[in-house]
Amino acid sequence: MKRYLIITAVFLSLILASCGGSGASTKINVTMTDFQFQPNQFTVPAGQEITFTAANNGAVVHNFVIMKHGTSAGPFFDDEDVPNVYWQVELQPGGSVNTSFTAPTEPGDYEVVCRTEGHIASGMTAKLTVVPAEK
Ligand SMILES: [Cu+2]
Repeated sequence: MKRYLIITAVFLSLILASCGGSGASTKINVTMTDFQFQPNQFTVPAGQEITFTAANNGAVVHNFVIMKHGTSAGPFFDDEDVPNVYWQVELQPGGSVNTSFTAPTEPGDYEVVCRTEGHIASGMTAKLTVVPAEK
């Protein structure tokens, strides 16, 4: 019986390991449209280099703006939100980008918004979840 439990435990841990456990990825691939991010939820490991690929399939300029931990742009992105930006990239209509950034070192949920005027109100927001990096 004990042996059976150990085998089961090993098997389960292998399954979890193969799934990456947390589901964190060092890659973000996002499509922007008028007015949303697809997908709109990302999980990355803390402090790691994140490959960021994005395409703007919309008709207007869109941005991918990660707000600093514990901050929110609120319903409108304005001047007072600028110091709270952790990282951002702007895409022209029909444009694409392939770049990278370093994930925040502090685990937690981070707000992602499009800072183009009126886009937050139109629902152009997403969530970046930072999880502790696996040793
Ligand atoms: Cu936008």
